[in-house]
Amino acid sequence: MIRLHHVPWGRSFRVLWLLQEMGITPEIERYQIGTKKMRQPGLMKSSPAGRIPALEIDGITVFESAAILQYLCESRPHHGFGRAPGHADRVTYLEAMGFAETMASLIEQLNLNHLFLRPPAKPSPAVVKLNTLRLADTLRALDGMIAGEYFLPSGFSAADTMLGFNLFAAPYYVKLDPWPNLQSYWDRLQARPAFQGAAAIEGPQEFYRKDFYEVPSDG
Ligand SMILES: N[C@@H](CCC(=O)N[C@@H](CS)C(=O)NCC(=O)O)C(=O)O
Repeated sequence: MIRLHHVPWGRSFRVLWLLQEMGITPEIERYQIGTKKMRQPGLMKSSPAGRIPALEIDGITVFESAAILQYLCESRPHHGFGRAPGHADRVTYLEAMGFAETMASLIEQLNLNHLFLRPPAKPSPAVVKLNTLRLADTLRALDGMIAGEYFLPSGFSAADTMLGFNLFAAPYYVKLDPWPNLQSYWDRLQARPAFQGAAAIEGPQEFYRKDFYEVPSDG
């Protein structure tokens, strides 16, 4: 049994996508951000801070998306999606796995401000502006790091699923127009059959209610 604790179009998409790349369709336990189910024993025993993703697999449970992807790559090396110590792309691969969360944490702050705060709580225009600028900085940096067809010179890897999920979410806050290289990388990722398989399992995204969220004018 392989069971994924999952929020549709959340960071657990990374895991669903890599599993699809490996030809594996997990059982899915679905959650919604902000609901009590995320703080109940079912998830808390798999992921102690009540975050998704967590993956039950091979008789163990793993949480943190980067750790799960790395575990999948190491336990199923024949797919060639990891980069082992000694590989020429190893350091760049490790950087990407961490950098993806630098970017995702900015997206998370923007999601919180734009989507999840409820009155009387109010989004902070200054925080939104700062995080939008910082997100744009990470996108500019990523644009400069893409080696060719995929992030690493040696081809598709778990780093692409880590980073690729961000490229689903980031354009709601920062348009990719200044970076055609980044846009075409994202187009190539979305064209992969496994990405499309994962997207079909997800169904339409219900996270964002607008195509684009502007920085408030008083930010
Ligand atoms: N670094 C963690 C972050 C996990 C995380 O924060 N996931 C979000 C959804 S994308 C979550 O579970 N949020 C629920 C909450 O904050 O209560 C990872 O990559 O797995």
